[in-house]
Amino acid sequence: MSIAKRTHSCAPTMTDDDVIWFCRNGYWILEGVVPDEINRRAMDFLDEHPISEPSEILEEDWFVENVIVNPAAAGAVRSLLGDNFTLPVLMSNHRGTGPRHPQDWHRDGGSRYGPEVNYLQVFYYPQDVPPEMGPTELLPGSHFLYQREKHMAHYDAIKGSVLTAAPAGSIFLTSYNIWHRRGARTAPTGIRNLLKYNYWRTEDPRRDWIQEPDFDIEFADFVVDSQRHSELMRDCVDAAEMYFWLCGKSDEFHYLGGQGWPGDIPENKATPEAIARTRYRHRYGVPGDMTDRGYRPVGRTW
Ligand SMILES: O=C(O)CCC(=O)C(=O)O
Ligand SMILES: [Fe+2]
Repeated sequence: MSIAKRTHSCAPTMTDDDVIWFCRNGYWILEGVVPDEINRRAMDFLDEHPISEPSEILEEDWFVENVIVNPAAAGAVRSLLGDNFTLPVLMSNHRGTGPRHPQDWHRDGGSRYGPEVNYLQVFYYPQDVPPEMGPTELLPGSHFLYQREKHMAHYDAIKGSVLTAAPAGSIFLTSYNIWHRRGARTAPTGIRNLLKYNYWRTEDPRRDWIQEPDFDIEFADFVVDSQRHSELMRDCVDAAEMYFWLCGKSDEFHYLGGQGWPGDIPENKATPEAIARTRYRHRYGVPGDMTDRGYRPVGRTW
C-alpha cells in the first residue's frame, strides 16, 4: 500500500521543557530507537538500492512500522506537529564512502523562516556513525538565522556546532531550516547511509503534548544551549515566539523589547527585583503583578 498522503495518529512523548529545548536549539535526537534487526534490514535494502532517492523503502511495511512511525520518533513528531501528521513521501539517502572534506554549510531547499513549525526534516542512521564516518553537523539555534546560501558556504568550522555522531538506529528531528552539513570524514572505508525525509502538520497548533504540572512559562529557559550566533537575546525571543506559536497562542506573544522577558540578561536573572521588574506579563495564565513572585533559578548558573 502506498504511504503517500497517509497520516498518523499517536500519543505525544515530549514535555513542555522538551518542546522548548527543540524551539531554542532546532533539533531533537533520539539515540538507538530502531531495533538492530530493522537497521540490518534497512542496510541490506540500501545496498540493493544504492541510489540517492530510494523512496521504494516507504512501501515496505517493516520500515514504515519501525522507522517512519517508530513509537519514539512518531511521538516526538506528534508533539511538534500535532496529531494526524502526514507521513513522508520522498526518501533521500546521503550515502558516501572514503575520506571527505565537510560539505558546505547550508539549509535544504524550501525553507521558510519564522515561528511556525509546519514540517520537520528527520534523519535516520541505520548504522553506527562515529565522528570518523562524517556524521551530519548541525548549528544549534541557526534555524532562526537567515543567511543566503552562497554566503553560508564561505564558513568552515563554526564554534558551537554539534556532530550527530550516534549509534545505529538513531533518529533526529530538525527544524527544516537549521544550518547543517555532512561532517568531515576520515574513515578510509565503509559506506555511510543517512536517510532523510519530511513530515507535515495537518492540525492547528495547540499545547497538546505532555504538560508538566509545575511548568511556569515565566521561568522557562529559552537560551540556546550552544554558542549564540544571533544578536544578544534574539535566540530567547525567537524560541519563545515559536513556543507560543506551537501552543496556538501567537496572539498572546508580545515582546516589549530591551531587557524584558524572555531575555537573557545575567543581571535580570541574578536579582529577584530585576526579574519581577523586567519580565513581561504576557497573559499566559500568569496574570497579575509579578513583584510578589519569588526568584527561582531557571536551570542555568551564571
Ligand atoms: O550527508 C549529510 O550528513 C548531510 C547531507 C545534506 O545535508 C544534504 O546533502 O543536503
Ligand atoms: Fe542538507
